[in-house]
Parts: sequence; C-alpha cells; structure tokens
Amino acid sequence: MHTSAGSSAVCAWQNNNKKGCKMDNEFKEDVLAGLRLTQKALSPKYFYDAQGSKYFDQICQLEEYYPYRTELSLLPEVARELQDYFHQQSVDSIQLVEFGAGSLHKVKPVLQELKMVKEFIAIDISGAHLQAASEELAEAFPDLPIKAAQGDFTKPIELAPSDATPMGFFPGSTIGNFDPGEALDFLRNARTTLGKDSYLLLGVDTKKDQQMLEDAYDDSSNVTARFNKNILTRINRELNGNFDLSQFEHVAIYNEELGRIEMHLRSLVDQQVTVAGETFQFKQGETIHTENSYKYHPDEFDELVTAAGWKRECLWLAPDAIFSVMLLHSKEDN
Ligand code: AVJ
Repeated sequence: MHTSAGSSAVCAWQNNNKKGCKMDNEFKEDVLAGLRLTQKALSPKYFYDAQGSKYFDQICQLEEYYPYRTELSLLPEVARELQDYFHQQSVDSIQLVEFGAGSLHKVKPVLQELKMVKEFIAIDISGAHLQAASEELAEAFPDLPIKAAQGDFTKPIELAPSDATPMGFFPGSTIGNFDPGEALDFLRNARTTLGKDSYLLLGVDTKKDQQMLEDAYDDSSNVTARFNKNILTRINRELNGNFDLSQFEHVAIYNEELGRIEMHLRSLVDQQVTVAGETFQFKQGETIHTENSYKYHPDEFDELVTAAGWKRECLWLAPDAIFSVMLLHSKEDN
C-alpha cells in the first residue's frame, strides 16, 4: 500500500501485523475474553475504526472537551521553547515519532516551529485514517520525509536507524488510557524504542473539578455517547454480533479514588447478546467498561517518569493547570 501525494511521498507500511489477519483475530480474541469477564470490559484501542476516528475528531471540536484545544493552544509556545532548548543542547536534527498519531493535528504546530525536525514517523492503529492524514500533512510540509505506520504502539516498535536525535511525541493524554502500571511500561518501552539520549514530548491531563471532567466525557450533543456505542457497531459488523444499541446507555463517571474518568456502556434491560457464535448474558444495569482516562498531578506523574528512567526537563501548564505538556530526556547513565 505505497502511495504518494504529488511530489511529496508518504511511505506507508504495516507494523507488527501481517496483512491484517493477526490483528483481526486479536480483535476477536480480545473482545470475547473481555465479554467473559465478571466486569465486562473492552479495550479503548478498538474505538478507532474509520467511523470511531471520525467521532473522535468530532469530540475534539466540542466545547466541553477541553483537553484538545487546551493542548493545541500550548503547543506553538512549547515548540518555540524546544527550538531554543535544543540549540543550547547542540541538537541540530530530530527524528520525530508520534504514537497514536490519529489525525495529525497536534504535530502541525510542532513542525511549524521546530525546524530541526528532519524526519517524521507517525504510528496509529487506524491505518486508512492515518494514511489520509499523512498525505494532507505532506502537502503542508513538502520537504519533510513522512512515514505512516499502521501499528499498535502498546507493543514494542522497531525504528529505522537515524543520525538525528529521536524525539517521541505522545500528545492528547492518550497515556491516560493506561493504568499507572501500564503507563510505566509504556514509558519504559518508549525509552527502549527511542534509545539513549532521546526525548519524549508528552501531553498529560490533570486532576481538576469533577464536573468539568465529567462534562468533557458526557457532552450535551451526545457525540461521546455515539463514540462509545460505536464499539458495539464495530463488533456487530466485524464479529457477527447482535448488540441492540438502543438497549445500552453511555455512562461517564469520575472515579476519584483511582483518579480516572471511566466510560461504560450500561445495559438498560436483562438481555443476551451473541458475538462470533458465543452468547453473553447482561443483567439490567450491568456495564461493559470501555475506557479509563487517568488524570495526574504533575508531581504524581513525575514519579512514573523517574521510575521509567526518564528525567523531566521542562513542564508547561495551561492556565488553571487544566492540562500539562512535558519534555522528558532519557538519562545517559542507564
Ligand atoms: C484519546 C484517550 C486521550 O481519554 O480523553 C475522549 C479519548 N474518550 N472522549 C481521552 C476520549 C472519550 C481520549 N484519549
């Protein structure tokens, strides 16, 4: 699936899944295993089929969903300061690697300001969506080599060797989808993937007023509800399921003890559902847990950073500390 847009080529390749088969099967096994649990659960990475990626873009335009616009408005300033910082560190070329790149909105302000980026690699689970976004990005940055890789960044990734200094980019607080133990693993893996003397630019959502958090995940236009329920539509289509979407409701609550927003799909009635030939019972009020979105105080997050062998070089906080962006450096001595 090599394509080129005009003069600027976007190289596409498949990362850690051979011709989609392994991934399809993994989807089925993951879904069935999740529905067999006492607390039924599905991984949020399965939200992002073509339709789910579109719904997510709509979420980002919502008034209630503050993380997207807040981070986006921080990034030009962040990138300008990075430019100065890297000059001071005598870093003159960067290989930028975005994890969970999606629609590539966030990298634009970074590329605009940070002229020393010599190569951009975008990894996302939603291949076609990423490919289209990459071609659009290539038009805006015709001189920049861009690679788009369909892959699951929760698994280790092998990067093409480069003379430039690697910098990972993981915006949007996607790291919040992991529980703290998994976030630690991700940070360790990223350090292995990016290598010694590399950097990681991270967006992390902060703890804040509960109402503001819950409104962001249960918006008044019900876009997040459609995004959440779309995972059932996907199961119906791809795994021959018979979920009746009208018999489930979207739930988003802040679990204060664990510091996370939880999204669930709650069964409105006693019912049974069949997926890939297997039948699952639902009691009225029973839920499928579909997503966690952890929120961290900067100091709290820094404990994970340190434990994973990174050092925070810089922290940017949005007004009222409603979102944070940080630059991590892999320590030279381990
Ligand atoms: C893409 C994981 C950062 O947790 O805020 C948005 C996903 N879910 N609304 C988030 C999401 C519901 C989003 N992340």
